[in-house]
Amino acid sequence: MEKAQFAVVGLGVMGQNLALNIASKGYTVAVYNRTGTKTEEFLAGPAKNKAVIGTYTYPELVESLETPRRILLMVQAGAAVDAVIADIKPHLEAGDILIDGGNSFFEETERRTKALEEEGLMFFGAGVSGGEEGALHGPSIMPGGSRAAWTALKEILTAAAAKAEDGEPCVDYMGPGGAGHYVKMVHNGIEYAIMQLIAEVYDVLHRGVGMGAEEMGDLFTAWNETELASYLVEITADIFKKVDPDTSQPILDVILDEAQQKGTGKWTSQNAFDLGAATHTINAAVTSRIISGMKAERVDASTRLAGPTPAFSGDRQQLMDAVKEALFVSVVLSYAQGFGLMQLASDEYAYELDMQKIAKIWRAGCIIRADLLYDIMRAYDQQPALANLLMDDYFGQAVGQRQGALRYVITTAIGMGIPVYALSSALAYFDAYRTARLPANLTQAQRDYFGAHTYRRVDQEGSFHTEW
Ligand code: NBP
Repeated sequence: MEKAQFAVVGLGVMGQNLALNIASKGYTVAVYNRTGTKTEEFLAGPAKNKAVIGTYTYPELVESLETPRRILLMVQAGAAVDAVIADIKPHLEAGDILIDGGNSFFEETERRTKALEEEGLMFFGAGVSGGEEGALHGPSIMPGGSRAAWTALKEILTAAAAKAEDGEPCVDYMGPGGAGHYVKMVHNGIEYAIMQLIAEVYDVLHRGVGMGAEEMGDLFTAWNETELASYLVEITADIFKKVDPDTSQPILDVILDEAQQKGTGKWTSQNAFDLGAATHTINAAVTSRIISGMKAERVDASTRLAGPTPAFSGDRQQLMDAVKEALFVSVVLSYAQGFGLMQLASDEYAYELDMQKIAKIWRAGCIIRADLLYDIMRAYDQQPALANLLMDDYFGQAVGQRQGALRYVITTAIGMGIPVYALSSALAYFDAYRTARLPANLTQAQRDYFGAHTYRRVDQEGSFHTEW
């Protein structure tokens, strides 16, 4: 029997669609799932008459593959990845490659890579973004691990990946060890930030200005033709326009306001704290999801704690125009924070991340794909060691010129009692970054006062303590 060139373990939405994607590119793909009936259903359904071979045991899966074997794991991050590795490992040979395509924490990828390489196997962490549709038609893939594994995988991953408008594939080698999963983690952190910014804009327009879903849908559709053009703005327009078939109301009105999370945003913030990176807006997005989850408490508090009533009485068009500018500025600031974090991580973990390459592979296929990424790519092309995206002339001016709109939207929202934590955190990041002297001198004085932690002076070298 003809051997398969590639295998997918885990036939959830991502695994099924990636298997179909790769099979459509002229490769034979062997598949395996823990629950065999899912494999049967896949073969009889979406994979029918496709170059997909079903297998029901790990020995059968391993036997069906060309060597060195290339096996993609598309299972939930965490214990499931370790369980699959433990089960499949006894059947593998030196040189075989296990690829973890899930949202694994990069430190776990480092650990698994080391452990498997010591046993002569290769382990490769490849972050995949694009959801169900991306997996099927072309995701953005962020691979990391050994160069040898990349060489063996490059052709297939390139065939499967999305292509940007210039035809460039949205996959490239990110770096050693957990570099691929690291970049995917930060991608998701930026994704959290942008989603929260959009949610706050929706709140201002809906509760504050009283705009209906249809009108907001039209507004977002129009915005998607501007510098805001991006996948998240595009799907938000669709969401606004969707009507619930049961109640004939906008579907948004019947969706419970509790945002869930799987952890990638939180990991980004935690890692930013570890490395000392300022990721204000990503942190605000994580915290905003947390407070959204406190639904029962919020409902109770809403009957006890009064505040301003959201009701905008100013110039509606002026606010709508400002909101658009404010969203653009704060999205730029979120990218600046994410890229700033990756710059620190690149040194800390010796990943040698190439910011231009990252912007390049995020241009299509992934959830944060946006026209803006072409400009980010250009910025890092011109200055590969750019300390901060804001120090690029275009981005510095883009934010500088629109900051008034962001300030106006934030103060208006605050006046109406609408929480805009992500929008205001983006502005605070900008204002802090452009301030030569922050009030941290006082913080240092306090630390020295209560803990004799000492401080440095602006006019003399050395470490000082005051008898307060
Ligand atoms: P699902 O949860 O839908 O599917 C996971 C599959 O793994 C199931 O079919 C399950 O089999 C199988 N599995 C195997 Br094989 N061994 C397992 C074990 N020991 N424990 C648990 N499950 C096992 O996942 P998904 O949504 O396709 O996502 C897969 C990975 O891709 C995750 O890491 C996710 O974070 C990441 N990701 C998802 C998206 C997305 O949009 N969904 C996007 C980007 C990345 P079973 O049938 O027996 O339960």
